[in-house]
Amino acid sequence: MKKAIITGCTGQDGSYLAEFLLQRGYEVHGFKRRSSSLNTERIDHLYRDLHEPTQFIPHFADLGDGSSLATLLYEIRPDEVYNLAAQSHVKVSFEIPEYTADIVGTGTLRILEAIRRTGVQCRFYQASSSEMFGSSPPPQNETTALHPRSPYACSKTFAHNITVNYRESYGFHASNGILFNHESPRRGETFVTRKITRAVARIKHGIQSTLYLGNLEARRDWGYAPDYVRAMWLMLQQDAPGDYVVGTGEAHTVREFVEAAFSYVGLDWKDHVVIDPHYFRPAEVDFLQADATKARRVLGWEPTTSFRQLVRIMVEADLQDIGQRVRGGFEQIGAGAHV
Ligand code: NAP
Ligand code: G4F
Repeated sequence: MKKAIITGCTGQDGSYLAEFLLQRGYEVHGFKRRSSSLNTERIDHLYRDLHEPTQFIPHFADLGDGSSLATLLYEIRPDEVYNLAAQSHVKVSFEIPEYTADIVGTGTLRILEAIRRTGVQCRFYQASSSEMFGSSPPPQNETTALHPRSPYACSKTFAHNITVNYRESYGFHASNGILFNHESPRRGETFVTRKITRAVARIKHGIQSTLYLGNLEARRDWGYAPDYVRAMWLMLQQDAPGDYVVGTGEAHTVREFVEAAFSYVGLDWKDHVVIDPHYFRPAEVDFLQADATKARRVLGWEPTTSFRQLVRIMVEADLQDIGQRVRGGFEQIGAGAHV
């Protein structure tokens, strides 16, 4: 049985990847950070009582804590390590840049060093990001110049480069997945797609009237998250490591996402959306659109879900979720309008 470590297993991608690997018979060791309130909602369905046989084994581990990462690595001796943990919010990274650099940048180095010093033979996946392309014009591929525009993107650029460096210096089987935006009903509520679909559901259920947003003109290449965890796994199944751009090749503005989500439930977005400069960023990434030719050719990877299907999946999930919460008396009028 193959063993995998997933850092950031409580996040959107970590939860889908854990499901994907469990379905393929892996023993999955999920690293989660300690928090004062529960942070396991996305993976609760994978838990079994630890006194019973289980293939999903959670561990406390923080990317700020190199010695515990090394200890766990040594004890588990995984075949594959997927580094997904991050302070992953671009706008927040302008507010907590040092922490972002420590977890996203140095945190990646801590894991690579843990692998090197323990001598554990494993393959390594780094969650790189299309944000690293920043102001480089689209379409972006593996040869496009990196011009990061936020502390988050600068930190991901360091993590990306240090992964390449460990591959070249020490012969690691280490690969960067340069993933473009990918979304799902499990997307964090403060990223723009989920913020929109959640607000649409709340407005439809009569508990919110206004949605405050920032820049509607930014263009993103939005795909469906379960497709992207498959690409991560495919990278580690190749004989040779490498770096791969992963995205649909289709870009849409935030405005188009808003229009599609509101019109899906028969609402006119102009009656509800208000622009609030609070959500503007000190520097914006205007246009991301993937050229994923290499991933298609080498990995055989293809996205399965169109932009319209993605919007529908997310709106329907939020309509159902908010509906249940309203009926149960858990969803408050006004709450969540300002995420
Ligand atoms: P996410 O939902 O924000 O998940 C991030 C995960 O990292 C969570 O499990 C989080 O724990 C954990 N984490 C945060 N700080 C940590 C720390 N100090 N120590 C240990 N764990 C920590 O992000 P995602 O959308 O799944 O993305 C997964 C990875 O891909 C991230 O590295 C992200 O930057 C990158 N990425 C994402 C996209 C995308 O469009 N989704 C695109 C390109 C790259 P909590 O649950 O406790 O917060
Ligand atoms: O949904 P977003 O916050 O995602 P962003 O900044 O593109 O970053 C995401 O994708 C990256 C991959 O390219 C990941 F690496 C990263 O971890 C994260 O998952 O914002 C998308 C766009 C931006 O241009 C932003 O300015 O939406 C615009 N936007 C407009 N109003 C807003 C809002 N974004 C947020 N979060 N909230 C708003 O109210």
